[in-house]
Amino acid sequence: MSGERTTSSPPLAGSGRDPGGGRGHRGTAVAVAAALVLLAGCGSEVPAPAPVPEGLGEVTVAADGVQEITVQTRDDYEFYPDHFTVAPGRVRLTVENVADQMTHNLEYTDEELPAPIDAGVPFLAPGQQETIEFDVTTPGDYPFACTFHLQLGQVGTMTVSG
Ligand SMILES: [Cu+2]
Repeated sequence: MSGERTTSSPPLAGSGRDPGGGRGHRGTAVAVAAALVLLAGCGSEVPAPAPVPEGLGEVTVAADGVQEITVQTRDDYEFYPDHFTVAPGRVRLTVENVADQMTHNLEYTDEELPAPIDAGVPFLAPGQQETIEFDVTTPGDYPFACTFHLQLGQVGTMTVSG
């Protein structure tokens, strides 16, 4: 810490009351510094994200010829991975919620799909997993989301290759 003034008003109050014309670059710098301090303070309490296990998110073909993929959810608002690619055909998707606290789901975002997908995982408590199967034929990007945490950006995309 060099002599930064961290006692100035918080960034929100500062930017809200900016007097007309007075574009304070100095004020911005202080606000950014304060934000960095806040972020650093936060970061020390959040555990580092667990590494993605080898093979997670890889699409493989099972003995019965069906493409298989596992996606994990955790105690955050991400899918691991949040993007995967399958070929046209049958897909066996496992969603594994390895979270300690949070519930998640995985639903395809109907109105944006190149073609309907009549499958989804409606609810996963911590520690639960569920496997669904469906067929895809139309190439394109198929967005999916956790509808509980859509507002927090828990979204992903399945691409069906051409
Ligand atoms: Cu979620």
